[in-house]
Amino acid sequence: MTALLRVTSEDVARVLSCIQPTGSVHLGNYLGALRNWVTGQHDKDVFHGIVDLHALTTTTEPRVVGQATIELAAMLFSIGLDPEVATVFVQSHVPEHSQLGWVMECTVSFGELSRMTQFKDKSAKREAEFVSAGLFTYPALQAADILLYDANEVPVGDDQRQHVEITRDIALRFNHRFGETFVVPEAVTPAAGARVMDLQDPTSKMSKSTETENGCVYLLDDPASIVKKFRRAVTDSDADVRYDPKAKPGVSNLLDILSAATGSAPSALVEHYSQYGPLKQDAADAVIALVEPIQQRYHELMADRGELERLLRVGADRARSVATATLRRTYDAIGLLPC
Ligand code: ATP
Ligand code: LTN
Repeated sequence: MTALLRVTSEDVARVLSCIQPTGSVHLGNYLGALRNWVTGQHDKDVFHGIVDLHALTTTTEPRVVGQATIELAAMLFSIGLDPEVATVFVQSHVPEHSQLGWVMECTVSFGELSRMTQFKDKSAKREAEFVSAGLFTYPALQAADILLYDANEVPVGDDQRQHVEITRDIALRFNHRFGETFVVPEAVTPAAGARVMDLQDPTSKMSKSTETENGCVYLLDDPASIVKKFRRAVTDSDADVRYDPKAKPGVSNLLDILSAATGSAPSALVEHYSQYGPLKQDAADAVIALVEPIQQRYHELMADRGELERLLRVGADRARSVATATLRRTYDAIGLLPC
C-alpha cells in the first residue's frame, strides 16, 4: 500500500535546520547557517531545532547540555528568529525524533555511515577518548530531524552537505521500499560564509571544538577580543592582498568574512587593500557591528528564563503536531500493526 504525502495547507516551502547545544555560537555557525535561518522566515514555514540528543554523542557530564540549550535558545531569538513565526524547539521535547531515528538506522547502511567525513574527523580527534556508537549513527538521527518535518530546504554550512545528501538517499530508499512517504530535501548554503575557516589555521573550518582559542570568534566575544583575534589572524609571508583560497587561505578567509559581513564580493573588496593590517581591522569592525545588537538582545533574554522556557514549550507543541503525523504515516507505510 502506498502512503500519501501529507498535503500542506499553504503552498510554501518548508525549511528545517538544527544546531547542537555544545559550546558557544561562533561566526562560522552564524555566517554559514544561522543567518540564513532568519532570512525568509516570513515567507517560508521554518522549523529550527536545538538538537540536545545529538549533543549526547560527546557528552559525559551532568547538567551541561540543559544549560547550553537555554543559552542557545536565547541566542537563536537574539539573532532574529521570531517565535511568533518560526518554530524553535528542543529535540528531546519531541520524542518522535528518537522514534524515527531508529527507522532511519534501519534504512541506512553501515557502509554509507562509514563514509561520513564528520564521523571520521570527530572520531580521529577524540583519539584515546570514548567514541560512542551514537557518533557513528548520528546521520540517521539527523535524517529523522529533517524528514519528520517534510522539509524542502535545509540551510546549513558546507560541512553539513554530506549529511543532507545521505538524508536524501535514505528518503529515496525508504520511498522506494515502502511507497512515497518522505519529501526529499535539499541543502541550501550561502554564497559567502559557507565555510568560515579558523583564524589561526585557515585550512580547518572554524569550530567550537578547536584547540586554538584565538582561531574562533564567538558571537558573545567582546569587541576587544574580536579585534585581538583578527589582528593575530594567520596570513602569509608575502604581503600581497589577493583572493586565492588555495594559495592564500588566510587572507582569502578574511576577505570572505568581510564579504559575508558587508555584502560586497571578495573580488570588489580586494581592490581596497594593499596591506594586511587595514583588512584585519575592517574585518574586525564589520564583525563587531554585526554582533553588538545581538549581544544586547541576548543579555536581555537571558534575564527572563521563564519566558524562554515558555517560548520553547510553544515551539515543541507546534513541532510535535507535525512530527506525530509523519511518524504515524511512516509506521503505516511500513505496515506496522497499529496499537
Ligand atoms: P563542532 O565544532 O563541535 O563540530 P560546529 O561549530 O560545527 O560544531 P554545529 O552545531 O555542528 O557547530 O553546526 C551548526 C551549523 O553551523 C551547521 O549548519 C554547520 O554547517 C554550520 N557551521 C559550523 N561551522 C561552520 C563554519 N566554520 N563555517 C560555516 N558554517 C559552519
Ligand atoms: N549535524 C549538524 C546538526 C544537525 C542538523 C540537523 C542540521 C542535527 N540535525 C538537521 C540540519 C538539519 C551539525 O553537526 N552541524
